[in-house]
Amino acid sequence: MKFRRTLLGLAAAATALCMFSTCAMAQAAYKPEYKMSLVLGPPTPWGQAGKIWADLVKERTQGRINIKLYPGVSLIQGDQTREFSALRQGVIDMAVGSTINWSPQVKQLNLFSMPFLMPDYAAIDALTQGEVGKDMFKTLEKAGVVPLAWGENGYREITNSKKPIKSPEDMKGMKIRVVGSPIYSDMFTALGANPTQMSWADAQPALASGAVDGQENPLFLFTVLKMQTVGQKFVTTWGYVADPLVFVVNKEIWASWTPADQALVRQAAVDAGKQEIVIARKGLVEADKPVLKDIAAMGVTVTSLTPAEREVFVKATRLVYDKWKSTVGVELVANAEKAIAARKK
Ligand code: X2X
Repeated sequence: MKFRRTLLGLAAAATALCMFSTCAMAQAAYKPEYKMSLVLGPPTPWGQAGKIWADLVKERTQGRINIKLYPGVSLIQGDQTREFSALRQGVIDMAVGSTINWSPQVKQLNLFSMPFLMPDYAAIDALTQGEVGKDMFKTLEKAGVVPLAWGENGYREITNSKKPIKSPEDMKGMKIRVVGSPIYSDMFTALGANPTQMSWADAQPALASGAVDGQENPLFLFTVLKMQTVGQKFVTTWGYVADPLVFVVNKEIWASWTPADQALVRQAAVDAGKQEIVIARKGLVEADKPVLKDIAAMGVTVTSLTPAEREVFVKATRLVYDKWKSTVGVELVANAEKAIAARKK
């Protein structure tokens, strides 16, 4: 009895110590392995972002923090629009996620999906690397995760199996797979297409079977998956939206690490993000755009819009832009527009 009381007393004292100082016992409770969620795995740039981050963390923490990659959002059975909730709940320890997939829970993230907001890469950088990016991180923190760095999925170009798209007229009635975020349904409806929301896991068989005519995603995904082999014979580069990626950690997991390890994980995310953005843009930022040549060489018709042709798409989606302004936040959109207008080209 006395022995038991002593033990209880010891436990209480340890708890009290933990509350007032850095707790050695809590620190010892590092998990043997942390689960990182990704939609796309290596060899895509997105997958590389996760791999580079995990490798840097392992090396710099001398193996104290071990991360396993779960591409295909497999921790939540491929349901990518649930990723943010799962992160908050601790089903997922950390992630490199797309602003699109988290926008159902964090409305402000729809900013990056507003049609034709970001005309070039300098515009993306003006947002993510500037005040808007800092603001967005505060929003994400309030929403319950710890944001650390930006990466990039990229400009989402439209592909289909039917014909070259040069105007909204060409998209009439086309069945296009869109991500599970309502602004995309609004945009494709405004363009006269027939959008169907589905996860990326469901999109691939839908493209292969011809259940849908087209899809929109960064071009590296087209080449990695050889989309021409599932009938995608037409690509139009219209640069209507680009989705940045965000490196985040679950709050409790973050709190369980020492400040020194937190700093290492944060810096590793920043370094991995920088490296990955270069990978994501490779072949698309050079004057002759080698990625487009590679795709054309696979027997695909690549259509690049003239400024006048592009303008028709801008006009056709303007009402969607205006409608979503209030959801995203009028002030946030105005700040983004200002930052883009002031960008260095
Ligand atoms: O589902 C998509 O299209 C993808 C892979 O780009 C995202 O996760 C946003």
